[in-house]
Amino acid sequence: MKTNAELIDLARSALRDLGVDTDAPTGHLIARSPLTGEDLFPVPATPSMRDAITKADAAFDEWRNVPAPVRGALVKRLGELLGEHKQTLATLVTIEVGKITSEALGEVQEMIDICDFAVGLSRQLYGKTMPSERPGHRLQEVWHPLGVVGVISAFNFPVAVWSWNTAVALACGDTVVWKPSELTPLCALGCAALLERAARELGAPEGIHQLVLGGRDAGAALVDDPRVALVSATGSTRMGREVGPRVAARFGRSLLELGGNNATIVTPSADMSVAINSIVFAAAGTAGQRCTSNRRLIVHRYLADDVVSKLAAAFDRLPIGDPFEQGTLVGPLVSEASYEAMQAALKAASEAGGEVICGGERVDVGAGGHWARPALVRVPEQSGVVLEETFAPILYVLSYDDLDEAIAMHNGVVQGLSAGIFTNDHAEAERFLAEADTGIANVNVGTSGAEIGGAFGGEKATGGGRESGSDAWRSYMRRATNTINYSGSVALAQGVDFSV
Ligand code: UN1
Repeated sequence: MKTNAELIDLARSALRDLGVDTDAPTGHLIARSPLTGEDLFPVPATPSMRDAITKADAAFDEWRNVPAPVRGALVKRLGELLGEHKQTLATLVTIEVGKITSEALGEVQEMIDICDFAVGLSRQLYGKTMPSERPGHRLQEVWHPLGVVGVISAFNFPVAVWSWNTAVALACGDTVVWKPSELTPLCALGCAALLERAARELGAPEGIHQLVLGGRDAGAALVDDPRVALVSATGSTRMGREVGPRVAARFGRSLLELGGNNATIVTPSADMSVAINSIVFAAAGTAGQRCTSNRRLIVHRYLADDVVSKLAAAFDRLPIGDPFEQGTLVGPLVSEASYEAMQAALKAASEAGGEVICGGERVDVGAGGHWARPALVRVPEQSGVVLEETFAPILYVLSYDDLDEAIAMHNGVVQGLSAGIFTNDHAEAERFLAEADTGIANVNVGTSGAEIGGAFGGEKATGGGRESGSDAWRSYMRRATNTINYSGSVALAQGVDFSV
């Protein structure tokens, strides 16, 4: 395990490699690492939120008029730079979040992928042409850049979620102000430096991307500023409950990607090895700290004992420890508070009649940090803490007798992000896909690890927003409907006669 001094050296050299000025005057924020539980160093100061929005707003006037494919060229260069610095950025993700190397590299790959997607998008911001009901008229809709996009991102995907928003927003002609999690300033500085370099190389207008490191006050200033056309916020449902109404009160737009309480159904026809492997990754991967992590397992009663014993055996074998080390599958929780929240949830589940089958205990890996073994908890019913999102590796197991009951249980929570069913019965799979009320629903695939090509987000208390692929770009643009009259005379719609 690396010492804090080694992590400091590694982080500083990663920042230098990414073009961050490590000697710049520092602000009040201090980088830390969940690997040691200790502070690393104070991070460079960034502009105030007000100034950042002013700059991004001024840059928008220029950027909106740059042809979309030329904007795409900037995103292409960003994608190339991310590819060249993939390992370095992944190192920062591991230092600040504790992700194992393979997942940290995967997160950077997700950035490269969305850049590719957004480059293509820059030539495909299609509008429709509709037949007009009037002779000599044409009806069309055109998509225009929206304005300044505010991005609030969470610690658990410190770089990918920024890139989903930023690559697409820039291709759409928007400028971006980013407020990352206070837990991941180094990742943010690295990404911002690469984008700045790409913008410099391609002569993009100054100020199209602004990074503001700060806490709640900076977030509130972004949310309340009428110059910010769209606030794209990722975080807890509690945070979204505050952000949504505040942005709506000034008639701004918000795109919310909030909490999940994702469930998987395992049916009698499931291929058990596919199911078990997928569930272990979804529940214990990223130490249960994805918004897509699998938190509830709804298993046919006939299979429940078998599935529980197979999962318990897999959880017991999970290599927990140094995320830099090859073979480690579970790194630390992000903070001591997360560890405590995990313990509180396990206690509440036990008090409500649940049985902790395995895991939950602190793991001593010979470093500061906050490590815990992923926990498997059999619960008698879906109530209390099972209805909540605890951002830690706990998988609650429930049993069902028929598919109606399983789907009702699946939908019986306020969150609606991601879902999975393991089945080889076609009718069961189709029914699940039709009735699961989540934004993402999978067959023989776990709840986490979505590709960028699809729209990402969820329903109900997950907030309803969609980011990343498919037509999520439309949230970053405004639509204008145009009627063009080339007939040389006046014709009113709906046959209205108003001749003067
Ligand atoms: C998140 O946890 O906020 O689908 C994003 C996944 C990743 C993204 C998760 N591609 O698990």
